[in-house]
Amino acid sequence: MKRMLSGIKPSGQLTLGNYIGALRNFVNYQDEYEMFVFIANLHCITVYQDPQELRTNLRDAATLYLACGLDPKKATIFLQSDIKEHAQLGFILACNSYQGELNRMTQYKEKIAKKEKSITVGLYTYPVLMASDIIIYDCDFVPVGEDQKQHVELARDIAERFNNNYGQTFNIPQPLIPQVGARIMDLVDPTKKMSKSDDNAKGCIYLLDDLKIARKKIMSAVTDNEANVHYDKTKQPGISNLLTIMSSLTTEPIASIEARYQGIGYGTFKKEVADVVCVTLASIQDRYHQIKASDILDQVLADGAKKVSAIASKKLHEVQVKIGIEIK
Ligand code: ATP
Ligand code: LTN
Repeated sequence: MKRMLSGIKPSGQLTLGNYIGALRNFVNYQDEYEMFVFIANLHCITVYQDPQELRTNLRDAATLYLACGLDPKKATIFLQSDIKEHAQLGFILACNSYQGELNRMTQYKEKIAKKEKSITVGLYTYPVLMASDIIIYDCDFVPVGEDQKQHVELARDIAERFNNNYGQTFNIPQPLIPQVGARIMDLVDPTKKMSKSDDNAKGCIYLLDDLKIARKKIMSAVTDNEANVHYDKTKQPGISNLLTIMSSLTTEPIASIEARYQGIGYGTFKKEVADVVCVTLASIQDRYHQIKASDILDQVLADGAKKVSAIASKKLHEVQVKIGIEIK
């Protein structure tokens, strides 16, 4: 069985973008692959997090993993910081990565371009920690949304370089990007990605949003004056985003939705999108409340950590021997 791994940062409440671009694909893949899914809690502290809120977001994210359908009997679910080897290998990989490579990372460049203050060193080097998360398990595939593709490519480059310098050590992973829904856009500004850490909550559907609020957000989503339900990301980014959301949640092809809405107004279209989104949220939220009440989470995370820690420590040891820092 090929191995697959991915993670989500609990830097806020999980969004519909996280679900469509990442989480539900993990669920779909768990039967076919050996699936490792973790909560990237180290990654989220690259930007300051209120400790109290972070703890809540962490538990909610892990509970949502299960509520969205990850089955601990099939997938291994764990907390990144429980496996200390990620950070240790991360440092070793940092010594095998170049400043020029990190300077080219789009997410970092965007923050610099926006003249954001207080960019931490952690934020700058986080793609190296992400490489460590991935290659420490020799995984074959990494399912992620479009925005993370560049980071997986960096992981490949670092792994190849290490193999060339020290002999075959790491498997070279491949990113897996969904065909539809790899980049769900903000509902208020459909030219930017829907993001859980965005200040404007109106543009973002959270998986735990009250259904009435979620419906309102969809009904007020920014559209255009074309009066035509048509997919055109440049001219009609808002409508195209709603078409993508609907198509990814129902599997109805975009062309077929467009055909059904010929000559019908945006209001009716938005109402159907809101219905589809609310049905998805309602079933996730139902399971979320059941899991929260059941108290199984700690055991799931402990089992997951136990399973992967053996793999991670073996790989780290192999690396340390290869680079010569072990005395034995
Ligand atoms: P933040 O806003 O804090 O940067 P985020 O919401 O972008 O976070 P991440 O934790 O960075 O979420 O991403 C987790 C996974 O969800 C990644 O695979 C990412 O590509 C995917 N993802 C995030 N946002 C979207 C989106 N809007 N559309 C599709 N996939 C997304
Ligand atoms: N960097 C990712 C989360 C993440 C991840 C990973 C995804 C951390 N480590 C390893 C896939 C594989 C993010 O910010 N979305």
